[in-house]
Amino acid sequence: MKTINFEERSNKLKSDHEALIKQGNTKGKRGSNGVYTRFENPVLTAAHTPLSWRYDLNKASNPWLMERIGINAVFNAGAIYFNNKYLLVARVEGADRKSFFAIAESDNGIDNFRFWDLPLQLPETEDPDTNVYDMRLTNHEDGWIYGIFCTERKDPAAPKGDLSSAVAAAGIARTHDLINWERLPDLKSKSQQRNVVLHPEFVGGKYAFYTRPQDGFIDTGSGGGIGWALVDDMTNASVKDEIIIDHRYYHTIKELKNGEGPHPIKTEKGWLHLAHGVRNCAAGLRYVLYMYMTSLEDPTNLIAQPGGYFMAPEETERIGDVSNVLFSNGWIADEDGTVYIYYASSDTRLHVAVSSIAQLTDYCFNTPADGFRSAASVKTICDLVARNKQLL
Ligand code: M1P
Repeated sequence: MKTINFEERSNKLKSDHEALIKQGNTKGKRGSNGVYTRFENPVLTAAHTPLSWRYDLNKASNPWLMERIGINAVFNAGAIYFNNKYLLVARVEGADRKSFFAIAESDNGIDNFRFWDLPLQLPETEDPDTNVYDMRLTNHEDGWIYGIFCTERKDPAAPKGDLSSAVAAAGIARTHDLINWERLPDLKSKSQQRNVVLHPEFVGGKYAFYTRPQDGFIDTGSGGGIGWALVDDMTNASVKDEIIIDHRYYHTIKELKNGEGPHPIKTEKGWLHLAHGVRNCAAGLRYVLYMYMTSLEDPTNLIAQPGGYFMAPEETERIGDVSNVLFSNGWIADEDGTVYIYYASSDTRLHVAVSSIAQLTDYCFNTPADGFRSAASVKTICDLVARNKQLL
């Protein structure tokens, strides 16, 4: 029987994998718009996952050294700076379509991300999750690190034969070391929820959640936008009064739906938010990132709403499993004000762009708001030209 040179193939797999992880990263060739700088190489891809997750490395049981477990994509990562490392809790999606979480770490936040040996072993509730994804990490002032994520299950009310209808809810887990996780009951809410995020501070003595009420699994319908709800007890979290703080509007980048990204960063000028907005077009849904700011005194009060998108898919970012998508649920602010924005493209891979709190707050306060009409957009350009003319 013809076989392969097992040792040769094994060495090649290992050296290629190591070379990928040790590959450096440089500022993107496309240059910067002055607000942020994209880095050239994705920080995580399916190929970054450990070989030991995918291959049976035993010659006796796998003489052709074939891949036994396929990984389809690595994207939408929560992020945290912990024990002097930049950590990403990535959404890893297997060839079987199931997503799970896995932690990768780097010393500098822009390259050499290496997965920990094992995926995160998330405890289940009495009602097991079919699929879990998009964890937002919050180092809360109560002393716990919380991971809030989407848990998806088949809709128990789906008619016979409907194998697609699902129900989305916010799962809650917490940890002190990112290794041992305690699972708490899912957030109770009268609507389905996705893109739920925990605010890092108590507000009026309560836990505060950014929510995204939705009519169905995909459709936000009457949901209105990014919501806000106060919760007394994290061990029995329940959304009672929910208000919408960031609304959707006709003919904007968030016309169809929107969702909070990572938890907002506290700055001297207010809470700095990153979110995604979705619109529909002939090519399907288009997901872009946008920003807004809320007041320190009242986090439900919007104080800056730059119009349009902050980042949109470019070049190869446009293509993937779900094309034309940028999505972010993780960023890290260094003490010197540098901000690492981890964003995924087209539900396939994860990138980093770098900016600073000073640049991002300037962007929020000085980018004209959406005027909701073509004529209003023209007027903002003409006003800028007039101000610039005085400088010539
Ligand atoms: O496929 C694009 C994104 O779709 C969902 O986001 P939203 O609920 O806002 O539509 C999520 O499944 C997300 O993971 C995914 O990237």
